[in-house]
Amino acid sequence: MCTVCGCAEGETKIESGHAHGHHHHHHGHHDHDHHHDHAHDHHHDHGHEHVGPDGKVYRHTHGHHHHDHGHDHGHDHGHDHDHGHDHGTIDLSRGPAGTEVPGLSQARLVTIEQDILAKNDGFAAVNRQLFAAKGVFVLNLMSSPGSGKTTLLTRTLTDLKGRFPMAVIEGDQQTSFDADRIRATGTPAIQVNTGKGCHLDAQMVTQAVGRLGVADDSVLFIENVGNLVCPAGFDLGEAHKVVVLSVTEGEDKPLKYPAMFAAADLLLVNKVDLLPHLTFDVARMIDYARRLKPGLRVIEVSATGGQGLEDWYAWIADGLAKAGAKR
Ligand SMILES: Nc1nc2c(ncn2[C@@H]2O[C@H](COP(=O)(O)OP(=O)(O)OP(=O)(O)O)[C@@H](O)[C@H]2O)c(=O)[nH]1
Ligand SMILES: [Mg+2]
Repeated sequence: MCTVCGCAEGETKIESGHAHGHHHHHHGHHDHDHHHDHAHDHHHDHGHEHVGPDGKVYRHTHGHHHHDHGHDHGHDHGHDHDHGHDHGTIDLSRGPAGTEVPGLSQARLVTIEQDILAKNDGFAAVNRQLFAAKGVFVLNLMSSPGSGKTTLLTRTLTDLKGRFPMAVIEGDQQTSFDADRIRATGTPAIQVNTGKGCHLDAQMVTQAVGRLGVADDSVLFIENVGNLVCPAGFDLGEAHKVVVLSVTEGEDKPLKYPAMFAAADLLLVNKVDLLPHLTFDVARMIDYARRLKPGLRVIEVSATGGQGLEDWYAWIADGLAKAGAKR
């Protein structure tokens, strides 16, 4: 999770006006107080102990956290390997927090992440209850920028028009270009601008759904912010996370961004129309992805050329039928 980059600090703006004409003059400032509470309090760590990767017991005292991080090169000569530092690699992923921040203990980082995720999970549960009650099938589409999420959605919305109601929540840091592209298909859409935020969170979805409304027995597509990292950590209350990887991105991506592929229930391999021009090894990429998520469902598609789309549509229709049956 992105406790390091500070992206959770909000400048979120959710569109008003376009979708249903409700003008809320105070929107956008809803979460200015909730992410700031935890990060600056160093005083809970008195006397806390934990066992380092080298088996030593470290005792934290007020503000002296140098020993937690394993990258104090001045003192650690001779046992670099204990801390995951080989020559030329700094590995921040080994401690319990999966990251390191100078001045913050591993325990503190874990607490910060737990606080943010607990709050997120509360809203995700609310969303999930609403979606279940109304039989809404919700898909959270995630990928790096430019993999083709919006292109795939506009094509999908056009091809499936009239089969069942659909709506879209668009997440981007800035602009409403993507929501405009979606609305051009005649589908209701609302743009969430996350400002500095690099992912959607569940509360943004709660607010967006409040503004947009969702029909019974419909499909709600959520296009997450283009980013192969942070969106994976946030439950939005969706039925499935869908990761899109296009064939121009390199087959090593699942291993480099494992959290995303471990979290996904479906992998859409997009832009297969370009394969004749590339060296991309589809089978190898799928093998990597299934190391992270055994049995991961994969559909190869081209949003522009149309290959594989019938399988994608069948997967959606099947999921919607199951969401309706549970209601
Ligand atoms: N050749 C080819 N190009 C595609 C395909 N799908 C999308 N593209 C192109 O890829 C570019 C990016 O597509 P978008 O749909 O905007 O990508 P995105 O994932 O929504 O991007 P962000 O919202 O910025 O994260 C556009 O130029 C599309 O025309 C495809 O299947 N084949
Ligand atoms: Mg897009």
